[in-house]
Amino acid sequence: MKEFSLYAITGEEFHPGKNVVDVMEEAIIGGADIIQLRDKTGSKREVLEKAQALRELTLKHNVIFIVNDHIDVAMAVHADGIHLGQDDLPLTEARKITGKDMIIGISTHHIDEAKAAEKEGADYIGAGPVFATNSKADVTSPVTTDYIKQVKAEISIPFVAIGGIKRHNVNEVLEAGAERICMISEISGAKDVRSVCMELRAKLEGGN
Ligand code: 3NM
Repeated sequence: MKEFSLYAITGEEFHPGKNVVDVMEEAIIGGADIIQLRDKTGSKREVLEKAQALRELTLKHNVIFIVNDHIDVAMAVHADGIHLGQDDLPLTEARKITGKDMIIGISTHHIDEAKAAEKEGADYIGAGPVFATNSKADVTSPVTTDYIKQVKAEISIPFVAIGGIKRHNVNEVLEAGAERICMISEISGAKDVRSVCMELRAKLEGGN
């Protein structure tokens, strides 16, 4: 898997009136190096159409493209990978469908889930929600930066910190040991998406 550190997930509810492809292109220009299409409400056809457009965009900019949940859509558009939650298809079943080359990411909220994902062959895991977030329905209460420290110490595959991460608290996450950060609202809800991503990338690179 190609290296990545600034992970932008789509959140169309945060940018009414703006097109998701335009918003993600600004994120990429600002420094996002992995994009995930996350659409919990659209029809399969709508998700497919967005995935096609985002696949084209991510190929143009040579960044990783992940589809949340919809394995069929991910395969149809030749996405780089899929991201699955704890209630989605289990990793071992998903792998039978995708084959070995597709990246599979798994959301985890507890070290037992992280260890299981690693053992079953996940390519990366999400670790969160670090802070409170309104972007995900039925998410567990914040795991705090303690979980980031625990994952850093006990898990060998790449992990991304997620959940309530903003410019003002990202340093706490980085200090806890995260090298990759993932956001919906801080990026998609920004007035100037490009400059927010540039700021986040500077923090990732140690510039504060
Ligand atoms: N997954 P925001 S938290 C999609 O903990 C998602 O697995 C989470 O959105 C997890 O950056 C989350 O706006 C929402 O808080 C992230």
